[in-house]
Amino acid sequence: EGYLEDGRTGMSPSTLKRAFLNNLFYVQGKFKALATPNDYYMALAYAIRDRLLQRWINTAAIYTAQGSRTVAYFSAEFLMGPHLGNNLINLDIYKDVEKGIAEMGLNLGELLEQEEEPGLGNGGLGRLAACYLDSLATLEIPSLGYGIRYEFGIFDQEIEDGWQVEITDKWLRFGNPWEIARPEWAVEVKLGGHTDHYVDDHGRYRIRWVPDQQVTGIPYDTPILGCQTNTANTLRLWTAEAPESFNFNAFNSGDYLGAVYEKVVSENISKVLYPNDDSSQGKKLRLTQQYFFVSCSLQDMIRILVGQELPLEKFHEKFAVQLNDTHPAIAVAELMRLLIDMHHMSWDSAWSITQRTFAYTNHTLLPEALERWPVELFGSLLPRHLEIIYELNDRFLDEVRIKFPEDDSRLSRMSLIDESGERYVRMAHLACVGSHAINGVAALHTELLKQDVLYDFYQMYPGKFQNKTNGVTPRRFMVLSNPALTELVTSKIGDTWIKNLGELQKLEAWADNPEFQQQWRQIKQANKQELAAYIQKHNGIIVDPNSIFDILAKRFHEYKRQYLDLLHIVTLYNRIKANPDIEITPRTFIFGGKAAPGYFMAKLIIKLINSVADVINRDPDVRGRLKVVFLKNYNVKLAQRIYPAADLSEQISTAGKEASGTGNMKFALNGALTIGTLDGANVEIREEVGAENFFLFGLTAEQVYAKRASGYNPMEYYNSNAELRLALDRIASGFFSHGDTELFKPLVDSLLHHDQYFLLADYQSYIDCQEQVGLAYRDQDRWTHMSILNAARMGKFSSDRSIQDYCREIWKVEPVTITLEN
Ligand code: DL6
Repeated sequence: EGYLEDGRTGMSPSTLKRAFLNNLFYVQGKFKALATPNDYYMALAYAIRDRLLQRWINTAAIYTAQGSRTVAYFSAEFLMGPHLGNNLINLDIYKDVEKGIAEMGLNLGELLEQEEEPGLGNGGLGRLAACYLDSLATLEIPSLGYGIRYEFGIFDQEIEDGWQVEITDKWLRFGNPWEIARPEWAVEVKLGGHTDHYVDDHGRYRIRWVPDQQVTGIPYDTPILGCQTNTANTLRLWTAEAPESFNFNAFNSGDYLGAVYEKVVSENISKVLYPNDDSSQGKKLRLTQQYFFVSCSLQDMIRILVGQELPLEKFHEKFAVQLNDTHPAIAVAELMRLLIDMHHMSWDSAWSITQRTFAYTNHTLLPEALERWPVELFGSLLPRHLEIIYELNDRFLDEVRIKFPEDDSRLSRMSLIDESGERYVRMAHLACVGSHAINGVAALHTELLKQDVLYDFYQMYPGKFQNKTNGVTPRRFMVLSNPALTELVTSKIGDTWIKNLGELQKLEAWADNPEFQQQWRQIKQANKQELAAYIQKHNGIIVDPNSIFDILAKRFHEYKRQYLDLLHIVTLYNRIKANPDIEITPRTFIFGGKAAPGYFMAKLIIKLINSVADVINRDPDVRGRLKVVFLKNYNVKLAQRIYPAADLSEQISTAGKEASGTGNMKFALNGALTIGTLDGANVEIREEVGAENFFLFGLTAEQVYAKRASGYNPMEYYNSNAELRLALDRIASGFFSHGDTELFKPLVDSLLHHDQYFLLADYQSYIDCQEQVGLAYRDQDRWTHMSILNAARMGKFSSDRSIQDYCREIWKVEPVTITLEN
């Protein structure tokens, strides 16, 4: 009675409202008549941030006092998605805030829309890192995410005349209320120059690195709150700045422009995210970015260790570092350098600590994605690291020789340096040698790593290899993005599934309950209506929410086979043209995804989709039975709209190419059925949901290998399949390109003459399977039954399960409970 809650920590609706209005006034400097939607968003964001800070500071204090063992997740990408909505969910105040905001005549959904998402990632790998941070905090595991604070994240995609156009992503334009700069923890990073071998005052042989450039790394921290817990961990991203003093010579000698130039060069390091998914280009700036964030992070960790009065010898006891692909693999050489050169540890002690610190996750089987750096480029930027890698390599190859005597070809295959032509440093090999654990991201992927890409390393170190199937966070991808389904599920089985996804299995009891089925369908229908409204607003296309929403949303890549989906669309269209009264289950084909700016074929596929859409959507013969939509600028925000509205999830990569996929999990969790190949995590999804609830087609990875080995000839498929021929001929004829027969020629030719990803081999199987999908959809009770079972059986694919596996089997780390004392 009469007690006034603290304005910055109180969680009652009236206190939150007061905090919101205070911020509008004191932070944004606005009153209601002048406030913009962005002012309202900011006012709310700061009110929520205050609540996070209390938890964050308590978390940091407890970790510091206890010296807790900590996971450091090293990743060049964190595709976080907007923070505000997710924080409201994890604080468990979403509904209260929604109500309070409505009482002020505002709409929470509109405020959430204001947030520019931090698009600091390309796709699966970066989004996985974000899901893992959510789960680490939810499971109360002390952890830090370390990465780069790119000034420009993944480009914004516009579509002009059907073509992708890239626009700079200025996500920091209106400020970022979720981050706090920590200039007091800045670190210096050296680059370039040479090494100097000398004897110190005690007569000891030493090596020092004499750089010709130096940059400062400034950490920016974002709190990562767990769900319904007080744990708030940290995402620490580094910005590069020019050190004040480094080029004072130039400055003092009057070379003002020279000194400013240095500043620009330094700041370029964290300027922009490389927009390539699954390919590596060997650019010096990219290596600089990788080294920069890794060096900053390891130095920061040493600072933390020393601050807790722990000796350096305990580095690997204090920290478990996960390398998210090879992008941070230079950390192996950098930790060695720091321990040996800077802290004078012996090689053997440093190596033992290094190997016990790192673990490596591989995310790709594509050869073009395996990072390697020309030795010359590498040595010009990191001369000392190159020396360390040579020394590591000598010792490593001795080990190989002992285990596999007289096997020179094995030595050259395994060497950290590729010497088959121009010499390269092989980052995956460095990661394998420097880590105590190596994992793939789905069962099939891990098997293929062992059999193929990392075969020699598996023979050398079988005990290092483990599988850790990916997972996704149900907080963002269900509770936040599909509130109606969340409520329905919770009304039947309670809400503990949110932190224990296995409990969704209890829904199986409802799978054939007519009333429940009805509610399930109504929710899907309402979600489809919302997406339809979005499509009408953004594409000007009217789509039918009663049609099958058949969705393919992911990065554009030939191996992901968006083009195969398109061949199905053109085939259906051709059937209608041949027989306008043919019975066809109405479908809306929805695509989303970005292509790497330099990836010609992927961009041409986007153009083809838009060209086919233009023709089909306007053709009166189609009578609205088919619609094709390309949603521009696929990102986390848009993904959150798409998954809840999907009936059919397209997971159609060539078997053996998609390491795991995680979109496949998010679609199924939201009740979409999957049409897919036996690739990546599809295999395990099918195992979980049951073969009868999954539309399987296509060659297996083994069959693909066999076909390739026996000389695959796509032309045979073209010649022997009339519908396939017609589809390709239509595209080639200029039918979809105003008579231009040149435009799509590269696409048609690539299939007829190479077809690296076996589209033609899988075409008929895909078409037949799609036929089954159309039939199944006509029986709505059966479809709903399958949809419910898909969601009910997604327990395994929670990122909480993945993280628990990592904690137990790789990191050996335990939860720490955070309490909030007043
Ligand atoms: O493990 C996350 C994600 C997988 O689900 C995808 O299958 C895989 O393509 C993706 N890999 C990348 C590129 N990686 N590299 N290098 O994003 O990882």
